[in-house]
Amino acid sequence: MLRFVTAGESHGQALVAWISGLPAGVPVDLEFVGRELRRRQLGYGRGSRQVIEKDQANILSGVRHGKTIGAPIAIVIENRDWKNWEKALPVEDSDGAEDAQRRLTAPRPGHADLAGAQKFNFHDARYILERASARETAARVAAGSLAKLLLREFGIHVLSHTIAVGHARLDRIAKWEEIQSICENLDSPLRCVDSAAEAKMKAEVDHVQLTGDSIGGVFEVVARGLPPGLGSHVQWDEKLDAKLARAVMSIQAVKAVEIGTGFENSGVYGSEAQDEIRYDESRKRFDRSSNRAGGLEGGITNGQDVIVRGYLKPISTLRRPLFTADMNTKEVVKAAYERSDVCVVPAGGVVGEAMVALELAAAFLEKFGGDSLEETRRNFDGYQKQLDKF
Ligand code: EPS
Repeated sequence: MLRFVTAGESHGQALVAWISGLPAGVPVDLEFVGRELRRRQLGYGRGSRQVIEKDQANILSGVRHGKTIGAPIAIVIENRDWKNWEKALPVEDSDGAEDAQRRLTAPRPGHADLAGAQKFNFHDARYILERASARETAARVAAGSLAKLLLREFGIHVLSHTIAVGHARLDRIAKWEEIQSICENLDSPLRCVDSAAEAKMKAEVDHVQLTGDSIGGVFEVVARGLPPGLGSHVQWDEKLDAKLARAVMSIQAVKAVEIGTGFENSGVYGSEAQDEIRYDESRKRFDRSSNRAGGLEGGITNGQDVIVRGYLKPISTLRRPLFTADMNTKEVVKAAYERSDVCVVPAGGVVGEAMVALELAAAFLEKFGGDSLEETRRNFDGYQKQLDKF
């Protein structure tokens, strides 16, 4: 069973990812892992924290001689900003530590600040925001990169691109090759495949930079090369679309998830919402004339690209803050502001890729199993033969 969890606070010593259940023998390309972490740090509208951080995965266990050994993998990513927070957030208590603590009592509307403080009974949102922070997504991307490395052994690739920032939108379907090339281009400001649409998206970011506001948008994750038959229709909690929705919804600031053209489909006729089925004699596989279902029918992959969209609200830390109520005095005050990103849509897409890759890898291993990559491959190849004869 593939499982992963993370630990770590935004300004603590480090982030930690723990991933268990990968078969032995998966080649671990550290350059690839590093590149994934780098990709997450990029994007027009990121704040100054990204100048401080240079995320690198330090693998402590579960990988030897460049390959997984089937044991749990522990990964540490250093927070370089920690040196500026050692006094504010020490592990051990000491005299004067209370005073150095950077308390935050003006909760930001839309952030976990107040709900978390009430839940854990802190009259200060510091410990809440430290863990709620999207800094944690670096650990998810590290874990996700290992899931991607497994999937890539079977010709499955997971990419993403930006389809909207604020009011600016990509108004056409992106080709796979375009998405590949925009993912390879680390200089792309917003990872949008269309330069005219991207210019409008940049203008949206420029606008909020000027006004002290923030802006959200939509990323699209596309997974290619999946066999039909991952996930299952038989129980509600085995449906792969449901698992993907949960995984993407768990990303900080995501408030809606769409599979394929799910939102649009609710407003058209049945004849306009389905994808007609065809048979491709040369590949001995069924395919579809379109992919509105986003590669999933009945919670099962159908062999088309899996397409999952994450809708990000504008992040809640605002340079021109909204009014809020102080946690202690209950008085009307301006919400807290230190520094922040104003747009995180491309970074959200990279995190979306990681979460989708982790769910797909889990579903893949559930179907094909295997304690070693060779065993997984035998099972996979046997299934391909079954499909050839279907
Ligand atoms: C975040 C606040 C900012 C972001 C952070 C997420 O951090 P800071 O308060 O240190 O400026 O930069 O994201 C990251 C550090 C990252 O690596 O993605 C928040 O409150 O969610």
